[in-house]
Amino acid sequence: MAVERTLSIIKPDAVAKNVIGEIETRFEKAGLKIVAMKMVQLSQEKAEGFYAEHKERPFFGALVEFMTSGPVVVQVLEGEGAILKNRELMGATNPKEADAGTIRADFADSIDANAVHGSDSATSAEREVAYFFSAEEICAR
Ligand code: IDP
Repeated sequence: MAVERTLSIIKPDAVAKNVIGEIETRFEKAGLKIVAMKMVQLSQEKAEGFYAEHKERPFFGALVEFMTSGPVVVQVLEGEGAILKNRELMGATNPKEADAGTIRADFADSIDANAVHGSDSATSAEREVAYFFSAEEICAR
């Protein structure tokens, strides 16, 4: 399987719960390497741009409000099949439907506040990584 990079976000609910380390441990134990990371407070404009594909959805306003409600950790995960592996570790969008042992099953409260984001395809990963990180900010390791 090819080595990939994917964008991961630890969302404001998980940062507020103080479970950043527990979530990172899941990624590291699964063999994903963190090759870039920063904690940021998203502006409304930055959050709207990130979720532009959902602009017409009824939950868009609430999503942007939530994503700007507190700091987030944005990071690039690297590894074999990293995009799918991250999605498997995250679990389903709605934590009520997420498999036991996934990050969302263990740390998310609702479909709105669902602990983590992960790119869902190679195309999204490329756009999302570049949305937050310049090439110089991504470390070879
Ligand atoms: P994903 O994060 O699992 O890839 P997407 O469908 O891309 O899910 O949706 C992006 C985010 O929008 C979700 O993580 C969730 O926070 C929010 N969201 C998606 N669907 C709903 C919904 O039906 N109600 C409220 N929020 C939603």
